[in-house]
Amino acid sequence: MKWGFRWYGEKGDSISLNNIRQIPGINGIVGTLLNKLPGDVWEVSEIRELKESIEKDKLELLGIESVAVHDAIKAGTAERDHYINNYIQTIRNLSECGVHMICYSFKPIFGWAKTTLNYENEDGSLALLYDQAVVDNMEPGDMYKLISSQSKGFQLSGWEEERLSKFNSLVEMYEGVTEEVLFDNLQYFLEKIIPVCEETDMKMGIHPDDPPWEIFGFPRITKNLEDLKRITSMVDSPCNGVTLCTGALGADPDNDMVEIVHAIGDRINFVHFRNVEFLGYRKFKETAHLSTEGSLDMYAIMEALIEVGFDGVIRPDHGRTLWGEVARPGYGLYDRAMGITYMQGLHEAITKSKNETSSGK
Ligand SMILES: [Mn+2]
Repeated sequence: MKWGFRWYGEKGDSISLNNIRQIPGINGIVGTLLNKLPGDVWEVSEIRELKESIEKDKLELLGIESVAVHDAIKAGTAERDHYINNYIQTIRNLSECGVHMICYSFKPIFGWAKTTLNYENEDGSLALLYDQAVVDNMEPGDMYKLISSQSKGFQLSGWEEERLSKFNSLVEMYEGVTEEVLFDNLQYFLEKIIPVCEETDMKMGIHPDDPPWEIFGFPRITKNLEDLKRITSMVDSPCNGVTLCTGALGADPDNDMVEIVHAIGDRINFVHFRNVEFLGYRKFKETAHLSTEGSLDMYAIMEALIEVGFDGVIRPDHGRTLWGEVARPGYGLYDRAMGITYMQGLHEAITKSKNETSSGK
């Protein structure tokens, strides 16, 4: 496995590359160009600049999250081919710069959603929390206000001011887009891009819904194993893969993470490793990464990833905000640094115990 850390760039992150470099065992960064809007072409010069800034600190650019998919593609409007061509150009440009993994999502309007970005735990640490009961009493447009009022001034992916200002026209754009239509639009997109991905050695990983159920009546097609099987079989190629986000899928207790890893193991192109604690029906909070801190068995998930031979990029996903740090919600330094150390501990222990078992010791 390659051990990565998400980083939003010098202007968009509170954490320096040098701090990340000091984390033991780290290989590199999963990066982004924060100034890019969905549908923009990522130019070679801009990608090179990002890559060189990361390599200066002896880290590798392991992949991109996310190259956002324009709403015209997801809604299937007349302009989609134009934006698919832009997406294809971005794939070619990234590949030319030696980047071979892209995380993306295919969610109408709301990418991810939480109701509290700075929930204070008993020990004073801060975490993200989702409570469906809060959402049930809200209008979709209010969700933007709720999120941006808690963002601490950071520009949160998917919740850009720019998109908020167009909220009503976005809702109109998705009128009549049912789950089936959204699946069809994804298939149309994949059929165009995956041949280019094969040619350029680009591994795509679709990110699951967070939370993994319908909110505000908008269709959601990356909620569970059934959805992911359907997506990976739309175009049968290793390039058409999944980002296994354990905290997104795992927020639904009906999603058995170990079963999912075994079922689609050869199509997992990227892993977000994160724990959540179930607090009630459709209510959960993000926790530290350890199994003992949340509801998921992180040992079992790591073991399953090793068993299916996963050798791609894995990174600690959201952590708590600790020790007075000022950070983008979910993306502080300390909890994620401890998280990756824990992940590496699990990995070493499981790998060594399997080797001993197989050699008969
Ligand atoms: Mn994730």
